[in-house]
Amino acid sequence: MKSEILNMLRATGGYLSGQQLCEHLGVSRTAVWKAVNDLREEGYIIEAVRNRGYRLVEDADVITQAELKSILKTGWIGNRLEYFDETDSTNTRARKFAEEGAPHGTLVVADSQSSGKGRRGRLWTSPRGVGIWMSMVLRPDIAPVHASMLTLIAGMAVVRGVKESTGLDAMIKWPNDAVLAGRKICGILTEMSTEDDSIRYVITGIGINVNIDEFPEEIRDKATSLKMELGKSVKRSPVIRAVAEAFETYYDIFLETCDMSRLKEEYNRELANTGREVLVLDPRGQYEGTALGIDDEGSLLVRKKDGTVVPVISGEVSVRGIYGYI
Ligand code: BT5
Repeated sequence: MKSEILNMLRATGGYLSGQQLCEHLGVSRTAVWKAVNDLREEGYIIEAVRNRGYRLVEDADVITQAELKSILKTGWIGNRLEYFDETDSTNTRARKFAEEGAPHGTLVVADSQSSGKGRRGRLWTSPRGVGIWMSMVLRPDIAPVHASMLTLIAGMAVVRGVKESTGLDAMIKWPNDAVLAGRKICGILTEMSTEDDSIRYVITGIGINVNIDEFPEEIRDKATSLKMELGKSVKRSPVIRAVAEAFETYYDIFLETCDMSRLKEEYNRELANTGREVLVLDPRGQYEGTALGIDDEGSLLVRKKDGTVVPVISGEVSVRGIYGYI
């Protein structure tokens, strides 16, 4: 009911009488009054004027189920929505829901994570109320070898979503970061469950630093937030909406070919690594080279010192900038 009230107030823009809300929702005036009060407690500024009704003055910066339900305009992402004030990790939750049969597009969102995960057991700092910590359950009908490209698609979706919702020009650090001013604003973690060489489900987790003012010592010089770059706070739900919409668009294009052939040109334009000296941390021996861009398979092409060009496959190796984080 809260999401419907929000929808109606947003659609009108002005006042809506308690009577109109009751009639539309088929509930009592007291029920409407109670729901409006709940929304106020969450931070929405809703004015109530005698004989005129309710008016939404300002949205709250919340990413609750009611808020996301009222704001998402996606085709399938968020068809099922799970929100937690706090959880261990949205990837872990999403995995659990997927094991229980959650459908393609299930979106799990948390206001804070107590053990947000990065790759290879690393930690992801996820403080309360200032970030987007979310994971999607995907059930693509593709071969498992292609699944790592979903991370690249999520990166493109973050870049476009951030641009549309804030105007900021983020770039991608291959394979799973988005950066602003050379610092990390977003990390992506894709996990997969397979059976007999087919995908049971993929979990794509996206963490975006939105209104974080200060980072822990260890990451202070390589992390940033949308607020730090923009100089003002950003409401999170419109960012989620824009990222989710962009993800659907890129996902459809990706599925046509199951590779990056139709997306790589745009991807390479947004790639922060291009033309930079990188150190490839290959377990079989590390080497330096120049990053050239991705190929159809989503591998990063690196020109070695001897002139040969090698495709670096994500998952196997890490790539570091020689002169800094990128
Ligand atoms: C990642 O790993 O960048 C993937 C992070 C994915 C986080 C999302 S949040 C929603 C979903 N649920 C989860 O539990 N995870 C996903 P990696 O490339 O391994 O980078 C991890 C490293 O980034 C850490 O070792 C730190 O150095 C740094 N780091 C940690 N928290 C950060 C933050 N908030 N912002 C920028 N850098 C951070």
